[in-house]
Amino acid sequence: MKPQPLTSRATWSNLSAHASQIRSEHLRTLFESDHGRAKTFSLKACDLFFDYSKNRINSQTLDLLLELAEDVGLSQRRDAMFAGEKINQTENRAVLHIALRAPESAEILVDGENVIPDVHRVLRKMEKFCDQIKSGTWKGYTGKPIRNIVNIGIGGSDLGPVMAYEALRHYTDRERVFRFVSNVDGTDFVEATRDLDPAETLFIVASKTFTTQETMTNALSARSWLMAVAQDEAAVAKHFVAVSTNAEKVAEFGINTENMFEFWDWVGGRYSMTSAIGLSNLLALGKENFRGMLAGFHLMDEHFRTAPLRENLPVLHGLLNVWYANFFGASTIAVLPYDQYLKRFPAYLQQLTMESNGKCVTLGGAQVDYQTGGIYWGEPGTNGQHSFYQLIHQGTHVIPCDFIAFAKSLNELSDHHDKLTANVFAQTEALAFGKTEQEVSAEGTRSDLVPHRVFPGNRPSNTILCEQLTPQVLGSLIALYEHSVFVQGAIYDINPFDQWGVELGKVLANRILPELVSENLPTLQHDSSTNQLIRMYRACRGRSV
Ligand code: G6Q
Repeated sequence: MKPQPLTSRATWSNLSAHASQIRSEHLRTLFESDHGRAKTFSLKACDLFFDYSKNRINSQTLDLLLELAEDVGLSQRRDAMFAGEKINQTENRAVLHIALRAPESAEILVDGENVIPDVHRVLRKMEKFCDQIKSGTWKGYTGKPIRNIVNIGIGGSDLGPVMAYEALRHYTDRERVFRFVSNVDGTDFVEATRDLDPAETLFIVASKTFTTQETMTNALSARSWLMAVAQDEAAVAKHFVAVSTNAEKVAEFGINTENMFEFWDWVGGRYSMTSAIGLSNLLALGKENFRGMLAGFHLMDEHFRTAPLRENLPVLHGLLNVWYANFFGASTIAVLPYDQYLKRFPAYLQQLTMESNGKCVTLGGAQVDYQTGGIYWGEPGTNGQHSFYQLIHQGTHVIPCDFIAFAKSLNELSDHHDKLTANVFAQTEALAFGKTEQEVSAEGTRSDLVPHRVFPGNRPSNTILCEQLTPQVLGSLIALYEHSVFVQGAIYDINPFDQWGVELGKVLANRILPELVSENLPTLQHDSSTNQLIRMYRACRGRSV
């Protein structure tokens, strides 16, 4: 039976009607009229304290959002994912990143087979490899131990590992150098390797398909870089390992499949950092910290799977995003971590959220008539305060914000951390309550300046406060967003696990490449703009036009 279209559901219209009432209420009044508000609208799960009281909601809003969630069958959809059903319908695949961090005693079946033993077999293989690198028993072609690790991958095979490496840098092995190469722009490879000794460098070629143009191009350049000094094909085995689902292509590249760490088609690229794609993280963090991160993911998975919807952090987080996107016209969400180590977290989230929910067609193939996945962006605090926060405070857009803060710094330095924290709390307060005309005038402000100095307030935010940034907390934080994305996708009745939109650009690039490099100018059959750009490029490169 076809599901009822979202916007014709009573639960949706109830929210619309409710939104038109609550839009006129100010957070000031909501807080004044309920002194227990902060307590009512906050929750602690998996060591993450989630204060969502500075949102434009009341208890009725929550009731209605949860009714919508029930109505679209959120719990059943979630259970289907955890049960290994092929919920990625357009690719006919199960979606089981949650299996990658499940304990060895768990049982999750795909096509009648329990996938957990395989997950742990690969994890142990990764750990054994890590021991060999750390102990120096794995040697480069000259007999030197490995000191530099370069991960070559892009998208889901890069963003998670690089984000986690930066986020957990405090815990990493400082004896070794870790670099990440993703862009097909040669500058990325050249800058990442310019100060490295090939004899001490290991490349991890991370690619689910092992056919991605950027990654294969970088991997071939890495091989030439090594060969230029090693001059012996046998060196490849000592300096390249692969992470992939495609053993055939790995072997074709010349990497011994014994040095391949596998994962499976039920792991989506952007959900793959807890698979062997995280090998560089394991090498950087060591076994205990890597397992700690997996444990954090698993804690949040279990919370999402078992907590009642009303007390379920990813559910509340996802529903709040829907609330603003669809009932307040908010098209972007700012993620603002007040921790320098999380500087790549917004970039990572951009792929997770936007590649997942940037869809305009329902699971049944109908065009949606509502806004889907929001635009995620952000920068670490306090830097953003001195640039784009102006627009969040006084601009015309509604931009819900996620502030992420930690009570203890990993680098206590005089009073830096107290100042950092004062800033994050101040921002959430200023956004919510603003500054009224009366308050501005009472400060003796010149009357013509008053309107410029008024802060309307009523700008929503969540605050996620944790004790300290640990591998476990990072795992839980990432899993929170993974599952929030799932919740939003379920409400929108779209498939968050495919990415057909990425394909067109890849196909067109492959078509244009020969037109750029061929000796003679081929007949160009693009539009006049693309033809012009191709000609100009060829001319600049000294090729015939
Ligand atoms: C992620 C996407 C995409 C993918 C890259 C790299 O969900 O599918 O970002 O991760 O295109 O793909 P490979 O790992 O196959 O090289």
